[in-house]
Amino acid sequence: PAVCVVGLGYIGLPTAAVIARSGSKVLGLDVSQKVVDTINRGEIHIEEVDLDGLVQGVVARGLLSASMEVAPADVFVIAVPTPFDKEHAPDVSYVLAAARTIAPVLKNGDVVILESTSPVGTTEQLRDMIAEMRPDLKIPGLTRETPDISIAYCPERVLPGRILEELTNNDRSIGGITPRCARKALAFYKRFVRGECVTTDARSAEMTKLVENAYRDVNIAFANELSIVADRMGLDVWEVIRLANRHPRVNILSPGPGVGGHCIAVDPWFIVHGAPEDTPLIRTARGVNDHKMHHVVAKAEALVEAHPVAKVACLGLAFKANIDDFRESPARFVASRLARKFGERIAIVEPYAAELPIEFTDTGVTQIDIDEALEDCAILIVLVDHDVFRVVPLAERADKLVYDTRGIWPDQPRVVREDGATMALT
Ligand code: SAJ
Repeated sequence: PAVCVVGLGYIGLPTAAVIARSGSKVLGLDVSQKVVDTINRGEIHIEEVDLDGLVQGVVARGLLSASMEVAPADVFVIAVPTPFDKEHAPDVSYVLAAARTIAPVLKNGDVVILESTSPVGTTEQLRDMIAEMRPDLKIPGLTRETPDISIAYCPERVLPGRILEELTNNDRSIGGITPRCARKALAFYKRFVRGECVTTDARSAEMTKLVENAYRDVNIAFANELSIVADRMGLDVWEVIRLANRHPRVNILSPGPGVGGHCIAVDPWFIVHGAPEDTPLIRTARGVNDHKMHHVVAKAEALVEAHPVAKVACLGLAFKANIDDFRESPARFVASRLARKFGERIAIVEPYAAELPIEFTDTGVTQIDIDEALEDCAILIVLVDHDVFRVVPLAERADKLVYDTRGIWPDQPRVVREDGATMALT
């Protein structure tokens, strides 16, 4: 089938490329002329493992092209952002705008699939928008006769850094507006997904996606709460979690400086917003994870103040390990707070950043590499568990004062306590 992917971001572009690789002709739509031009040159505007080669290949073979103008297709895949506003209310306007864009070219037999993380009921809103714009079409769920088009919700669930692998290997839940819609969408995904594809209704699929990320957020909140408790008790939280996870039915995730990115820290709010009275746990977990950032700032500040001449290296700015994505990053938040307070005493090591983000301008902070940090800085604050940091052997950091928010160096002899003092753990 001819496929049109609406939105060429972190999900849309890899999805378009993978579909194109399976042999379908894909048109990618984006609102940015720059993005469209970049892709049509066979280049990419985002970083993701192996994506550059794949896009270059499918563009060269004429299987993928990008445009700002919609064209008729057989399958439409919508992968646009669904942000939230200041009150944590989800904003589905990009989804509805995508529906308005494709509605004029829809024809009998077409399949429309929404992949964007969305509050429950969004796929029905999308359906209603199409129905409003195309009164000539028989719309699923709104007609007793065989509908002209099919509409389904199928959330992406790929992990940044492993997108291409997970796009093909993960199981998918496919929620149809009607069972027939689900079957039509299933036939499409079967073409390029190796994982199992399970069909359900659209609302259940929408909720499933939100639940997956809320589950992870709650589990990380539990770990973050434990880290603060263990710290106060003088215990090594990593050791405690490692041991607890040896129980066959316990699987606690890792504490860190907070939860970042644009999914885990966002999606739980969609559930809370839909049922504010009934979600004390999910809401509290969000609060615990946000609080952890402030806790880390306070602890790092106490440490830096307690050693007035020492140079300090913050290791990492990314929102998680081994990626160059700095959006909603707790590491970046902590480092920028320290930068503002201590200026040139702070240096930043971030191998995934060509230069420091804008908020570090005029703070006096410098960007150095890990070797310089190990040579020049007496205090190391680990904010991201990049592999390049993890592999530093004990011999090169044994004399450092380390605040390791990610637990990458379990053999570190001296770590920082709650009050900024140091203690031996080994
Ligand atoms: N984090 C911890 N401790 C952990 C795991 C993660 O502090 O044990 C932190 C990370 O450092 C990061 C944040 O949580 O700041 C989120 O990272 P992540 O790796 O958990 O997730 P994302 O945001 O990269 O991707 C998630 C994935 N969801 C789940 O694993 C349930 C991915 O599969 C989804 O497709 C993606 O959200 C999405 O787009 O929704």
